[in-house]
Amino acid sequence: MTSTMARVDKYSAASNYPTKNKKLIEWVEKAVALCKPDQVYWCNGTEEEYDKLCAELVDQGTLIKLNPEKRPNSYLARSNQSDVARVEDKTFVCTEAEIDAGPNNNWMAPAEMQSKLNQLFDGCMKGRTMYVVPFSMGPYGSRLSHIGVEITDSAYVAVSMKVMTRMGQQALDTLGVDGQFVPCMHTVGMPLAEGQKDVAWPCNDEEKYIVHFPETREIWSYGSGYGGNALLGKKCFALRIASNIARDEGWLAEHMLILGIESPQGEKKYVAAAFPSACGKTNLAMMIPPSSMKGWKVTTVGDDIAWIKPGQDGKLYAINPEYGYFGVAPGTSDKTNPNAMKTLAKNCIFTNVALTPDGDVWWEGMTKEAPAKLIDWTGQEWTPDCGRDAAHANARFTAPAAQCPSLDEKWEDVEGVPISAFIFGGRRANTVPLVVESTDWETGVYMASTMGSETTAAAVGAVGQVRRDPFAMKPFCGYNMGDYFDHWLSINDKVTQSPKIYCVNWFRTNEDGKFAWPGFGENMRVLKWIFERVSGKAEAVETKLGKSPRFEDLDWTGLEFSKEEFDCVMTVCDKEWQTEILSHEEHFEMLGERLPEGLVEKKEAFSKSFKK
Ligand code: TSX
Ligand code: MN
Repeated sequence: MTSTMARVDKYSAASNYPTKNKKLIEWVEKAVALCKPDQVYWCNGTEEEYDKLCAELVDQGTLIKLNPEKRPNSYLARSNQSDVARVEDKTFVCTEAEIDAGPNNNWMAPAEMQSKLNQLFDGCMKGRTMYVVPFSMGPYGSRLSHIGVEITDSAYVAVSMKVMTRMGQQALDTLGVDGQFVPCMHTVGMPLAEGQKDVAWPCNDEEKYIVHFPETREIWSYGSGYGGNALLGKKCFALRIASNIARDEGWLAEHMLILGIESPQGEKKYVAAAFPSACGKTNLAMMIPPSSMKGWKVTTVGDDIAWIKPGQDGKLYAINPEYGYFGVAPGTSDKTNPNAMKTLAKNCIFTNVALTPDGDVWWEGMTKEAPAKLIDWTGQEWTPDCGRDAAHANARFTAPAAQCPSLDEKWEDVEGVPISAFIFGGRRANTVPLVVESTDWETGVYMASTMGSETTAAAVGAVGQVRRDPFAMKPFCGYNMGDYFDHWLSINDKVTQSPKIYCVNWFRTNEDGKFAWPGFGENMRVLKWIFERVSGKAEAVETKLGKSPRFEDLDWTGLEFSKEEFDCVMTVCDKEWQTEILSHEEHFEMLGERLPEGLVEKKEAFSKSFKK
């Protein structure tokens, strides 16, 4: 890298820094002294810098440049085979009191963890370049946005952060002399000895630590170069640390997609929706309504994270703090998500997908027939009959949000978009109906706090077991889940027009074990009902769970779906719910002493109603 790109020698004068922020300079100098990199490079976020870093990564063997005719300006990375997913058992929330981290987090005392990290990070960047990566979560100029700075010894992380966040000089300019930022320390944990050759995907096989200090708002990540372990703006900052900031300041940092629904009359409403993994969240965020529902449109604000604040007018306003999509590739196709496929046409970084002979990418589910020959995600030759997956099940794309055809016009609005409804979903073969509207805020919080999803083949553990994942936040809530429920209950007092709360389930099966609901674009029929409910135009009937549409309350134009089929996806069975409530009780017992009393009372009330 040339000197004009301001790669700063570690002994260079302070006047060379691209910032005058005192806290930042101090922090970087301390990090340099601890990690002992060969060089320090401050990222400016330009295209030239991105191209140069990618070219270096190609030279190193970390990235493979894809055929520019098939996939312009795009790359493939193959990770170490032991570094393919988030490491939940190595993820820590370090609060002074263990109870504040809660039963939903691994905990260690901050001083003890800090001393462990100081040992691990001592000299961890020897033989490497330290990249200082300034970024904004959320659009510049928004009161909802926050600045972070990631220090990393991975150029793959630096270029991925350019796609996933608003990265570069503007973040430093926004900080000014005394602006606040969240410091995010990251190392792959593989220093290079004098003359030691690097590997394509450096990481540490022995030790990995993903550590959050909510009380000092710091993140330290050791030993992994993958996804949420390494791109610290996303799960670590925008969810675990931001959920703490949000609780303290009276807003919400949620694991939610945000989408816009536009009626044929041009009326627009926004909803935010939380789903556990393997429910097709990105597919819903980018869904295309059936053409038979003339004039109904869906637009995308975000596919994964929402920061939501009460506004002056008593409504909740949401931004997507991210700048790109880091989505699961397998299963994504022109059938399941045509907008995603168009988003992936260029300027992407793919990780752990397969490589085609003509220099393009492929993954399971992309096409009906697999190509005759591929190089799989481990770099080996692959044929359809070889018995292995070509792409890793958790293979990812990293794509600029701006390339999404369904992108909402307000996706970068500094005010955010007003939220009319919250939707909570899960994958349930039975018990949970296609859609139900909660009677009030507290009941909605109860439903979200008990939401669950059945395990699929992609997850560990027995297939078909219900795993509770409250608000889809179990792995991402940076404090005690009981306190988090309490915070959600309190949000209703901070607004005058609180969104209605819905539960949905696209995954009910019939007596043949087949999916009883067509899903995908046909989910628009449910979204339309929700849209009309929050406009006060659609009807509903009381059920034991809440308010539900009758068959005639949904728009069936262009879809053959009988009353019998509708009953199959809507039935609320007392017997199933008696078992369900017992399972809620077990789940609540696990959450322990900080569980809000109001939710326990809701459970009692539901329990009684299903015994009648
Ligand atoms: O993403 C999904 N959505 C939401 C889309 C907007 N998926 C994929 C989930 C895996 C990540 C779904 N799968 C959905 C859904 O609504 N529904 C189903 C179940 C299903 C699968 C296939 C068919 C119907 C339902 N039909 C045929 O294959 C023909
Ligand atoms: Mn997610």
